[in-house]
Formats: sequence, C-alpha cells, structure tokens
Amino acid sequence: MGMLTQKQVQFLREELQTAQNPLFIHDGDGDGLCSFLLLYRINREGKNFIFKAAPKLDASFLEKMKGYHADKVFILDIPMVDQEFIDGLKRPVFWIDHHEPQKRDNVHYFNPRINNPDAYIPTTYMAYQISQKKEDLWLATAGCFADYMDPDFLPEFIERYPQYLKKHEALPTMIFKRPISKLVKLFFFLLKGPTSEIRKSVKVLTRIEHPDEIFKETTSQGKFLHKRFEKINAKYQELLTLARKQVTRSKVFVFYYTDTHWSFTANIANELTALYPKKVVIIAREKSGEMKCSLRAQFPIVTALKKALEGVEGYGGGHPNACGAVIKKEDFEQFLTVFKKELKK
Ligand SMILES: [Mn+2]
Repeated sequence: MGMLTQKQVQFLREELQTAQNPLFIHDGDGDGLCSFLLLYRINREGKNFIFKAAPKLDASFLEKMKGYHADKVFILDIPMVDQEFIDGLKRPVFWIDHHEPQKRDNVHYFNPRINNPDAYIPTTYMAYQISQKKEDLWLATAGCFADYMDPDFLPEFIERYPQYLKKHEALPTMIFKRPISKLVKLFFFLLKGPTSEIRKSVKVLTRIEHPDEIFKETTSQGKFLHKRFEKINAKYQELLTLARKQVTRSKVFVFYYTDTHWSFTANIANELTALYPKKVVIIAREKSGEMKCSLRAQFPIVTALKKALEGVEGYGGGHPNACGAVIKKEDFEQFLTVFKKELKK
C-alpha cells in the first residue's frame, strides 16, 4: 500500500526519542499541522515552524532556522526542499512527505510514492503510524480527512467519537456534511490570521486531549480555540454562501475571489466540489493582469486544462482532479470557452 514499513517506523520513533530539541518544519494546512501534533505529542520535546511559502523550502530560510538551536530537523508534508537548505542545516534531517518524490542527498527521506507511484498516504497517516497513541486518534482522523483520505482506522474513530461521525459514508459526505467537518476545518482555520494568534493556537492544541474540550467548551483552553475558530469560520461561511449564490447551470463554475486577507481558496474549492460533484469549480483571483486559478472536480480535468492552455498565454497543471493555472486576463474568456468544449470530449 505504500505506508511506512515497521522498520521505518522503528527508526523514526528512535530518532525522535533520542532528540533533545527537535525542530518540526511543517506545511501550513490540516495534514501538516496534524502530522506535527502527532509527532510532537510522543515526547513533547522541541519546536515547530509553520512553512507557508509552499511548495519550496530553500536556503533563504536557513538564517531563521538557526534560532531554534535544534539537534534534529523533521520536515513534514512539504513537497520540495532544496539541497542547499538540507546541507545548510548541518543537522540530521528527516523528511516525510507524500507529494511527487524528490532526489536529495544527506537526508532520511520517506515518501510512499517512491515504491508505489499511485499511493495516496497523507503525512498524518505516517505520523500516526509512528505515534500509535490511541488518545490522538482524533488528530490522525482529522489530518487524513484534511487531505481527502479515508483511513483504515476510521471504524475506531466512529466507535470512540460517535458525536462527530455516526457511520461510514462517502468521503465528501463525511468531510463536509457531518459534525466531523468542523474538526477538519479547525486545523486549517486556526492557521489563518496574525502570527501571534496562530502560535498561541498551536501551543494550546498540543495540550488538548479530546475534541469536546473545543466543540463543547469543556475546558478553558478548548473554549479559547473554539472562539477563535468560530470567528474565522464565520468569514468562511460568508464567502461560501456568496459563492453558492453565483452557481449557474453551466458545467464550469467560476467564482471570482477578491479578498486577499483570509486565504480560503483551497477550502472553498474543495467544499464546492463536494456540493456540486458534476461541475468543475474554478476559483479565480486577478493579480497584476493575470487570473490565478485553482481548479477542482470529482472527475479528471487536467487533459482538458492542458488543451485549453495551448491557445492562450498561460500555464498550469497538477493532479488529474485538482489543478492550478495562471492565465493572462485578456485570454481568460477564450480559455474558458475552449476548456468547456474540451470537457465535453
Ligand atoms: Mn499533505
């Protein structure tokens, strides 16, 4: 299947155990955050750095890393890391990821796609293989759902937390329509906003033992997170409602997005795709004469995208069902016309 082998799990567990002050550099999304929380909660040692400039971690971040005085560095859910960055750390580096496999030296690299190109194993899944702390099952489930994976331990989650999910259903239904959807969004939304608030939220998250602390406000630290979540979620729901009002009968739904402060594009695109499974959802934002687009569907679209990009000034690509593209503003209408035609083929 492509998950970590027992030997790899053992190796990583030992490396964590013997670390005095590990630094966890993780992606700024639900999978990245849950991976960090799972690994941190094994020994409660070390610090985290949220990497928001995805996809590439390069040498420009080295200076910042020095301040952490880490003895080992764990890189989680980050697609690309420059060789210069790895070498510049001058520390043992452990890199766990599940994007396109990369070739680098001087790093312990774990990626399920090396041996199985079709494997879809979020970083959280591997982090939970390492942690195996039953009390953190809720973090493992939320992180896998955040990256759109239906993990094999889900029946156990349903048994332990029926108030969040009563039964197994289609993935989009569980992620967007059941109470667990709030738990999944939590790990995205708490990473938005001012850095000081993000840092505080993550610190509090490391100490939460049960999701009810948050959603039923059974502890003061849970209540703090819930308040902050509700504030951000209100902005998200407002945007989602606005988007839904603009849906037409067309196969392609383009939502023009302007707000730059709260970056909800990926979440909005995912949720709209779940709500309108037969449509292609394009979230488009204009920036310096170009349309920056995030495209999603529950069916393959990348071939139609590539064809539609041929006749215009622009570029793009990605996964079969989820792509990104940048198109010159003047060419955008023409791009859409060709894209719609290509989708019918
Ligand atoms: Mn991921």
